[in-house]
Amino acid sequence: MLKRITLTKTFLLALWLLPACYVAAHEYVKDHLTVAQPWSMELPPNAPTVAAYFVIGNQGTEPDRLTGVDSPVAGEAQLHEHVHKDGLMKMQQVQTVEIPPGGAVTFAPMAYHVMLLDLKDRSKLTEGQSFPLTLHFEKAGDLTVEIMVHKQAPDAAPAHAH
Ligand SMILES: [Cu+2]
Repeated sequence: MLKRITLTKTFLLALWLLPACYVAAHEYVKDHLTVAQPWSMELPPNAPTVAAYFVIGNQGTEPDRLTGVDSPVAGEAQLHEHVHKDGLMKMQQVQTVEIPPGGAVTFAPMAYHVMLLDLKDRSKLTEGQSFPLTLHFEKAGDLTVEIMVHKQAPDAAPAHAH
């Protein structure tokens, strides 16, 4: 009888902990904004730049705007987009990215991404490691997320190297 109660308690505790851990590891919230599944792809140790990806959601009724990012692992961090130009895919810097109300903007390979330059701490840029990235929003303010480093895109999205 005693054993059975203990098992039930353990099971309930596990159920209760599971969703909390999942949210803490994969989604960050600030005001009406969410930043989900922040990740970066492991690159060769001599790669001059590293990209970071995530999905920003806006559950509010007004647009917000990502105005910049920074990270202690990089001397400079830029917002980039991919564009078709003269039949080629190119990336170029953008100053801000609007997050529409009731919508989401996906930062992913071949789309918007964060480009980290002048890399300072490469020990954090390998599989299984993570590094902080602070996102600056016009209305919601600053939100720091932990970028997880993977060898492949977590959702098997098409990948490309810079
Ligand atoms: Cu780029």
